[in-house]
Amino acid sequence: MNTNTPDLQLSLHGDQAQVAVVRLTRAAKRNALNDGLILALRDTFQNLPASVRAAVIAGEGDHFCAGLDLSELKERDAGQGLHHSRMWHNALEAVQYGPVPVIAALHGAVVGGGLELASACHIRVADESTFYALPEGTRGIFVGGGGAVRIPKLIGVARMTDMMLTGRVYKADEGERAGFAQYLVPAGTAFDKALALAERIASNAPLTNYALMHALPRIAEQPADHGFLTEAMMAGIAQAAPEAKERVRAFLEGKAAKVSKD
Ligand code: 1HE
Repeated sequence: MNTNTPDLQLSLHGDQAQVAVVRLTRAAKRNALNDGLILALRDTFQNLPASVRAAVIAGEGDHFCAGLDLSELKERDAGQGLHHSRMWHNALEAVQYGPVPVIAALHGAVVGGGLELASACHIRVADESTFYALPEGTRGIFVGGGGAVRIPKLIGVARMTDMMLTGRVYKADEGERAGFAQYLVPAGTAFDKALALAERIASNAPLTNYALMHALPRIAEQPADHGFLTEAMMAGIAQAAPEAKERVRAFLEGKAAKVSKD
């Protein structure tokens, strides 16, 4: 299925097409997310080619994403507003709980729904031009793309409350300290760093990546007693895979890399 649209492009990288690069290509509108683009994101992540083991999301132009396309914010009644938000949830769920880990390459504005999209990814790499904001507060609306659930997991409820009450903008370095991004890199290099991480992730055992995407966030939500049992079951399944046995044997035979701090 070809999910490319004028506003979203999927390309495959690596000698075995193991990394998918999904680009928002609506730079003239700062990659603002209209309904068509949200549905294209959903379709893309639901239909990734079987060769793909990791994905990168990036935005063209000077900004990652300006959030919800405000020109589409028509007069919706309460029910339509609910379904619109649920459409975003479906799409970003396809990113977070899709088949492969997703790395967001961030630069410029990562605001509103753009921050909600970045929060649905598994790793965020930000360059020095990045800034984060939730202008929903000042626009008289609320987050609706899963931000109320995902953003506090990154930065805490108190920081998100402050951002929405006061319109506070976090610059790249304070954003990294607050927990928005796991990597902070020089301006213009976020995509290259994200691609390098994706290539590395693509070489992991698929079941390990699956456990990290699908088991870990659920374990973190479970009462400890349930979490320990889920962890034990996931550990048993992962270590029984032939690939895990091969990798452990390679280390024991001195054929696999050691852990190194350099
Ligand atoms: C847009 C949007 C948009 C730009 N919807 N059209 N998000 C916001 O409140 C952020 C609004 N945007 C901005 O603050 C700025 O545009 C930026 C800081 C992101 C970029 O500034 P700049 O100077 O590079 O670009 P610009 O000149 O402001 O915008 C260029 C064009 O993009 C312009 O259109 P043009 O036809 O006049 O050229 C802008 O109108 C258009 N544009 N951002 C529509 N967001 C699931 S709920 C989520 C709720 C939210 O995300 S609310 C937060 C929305």
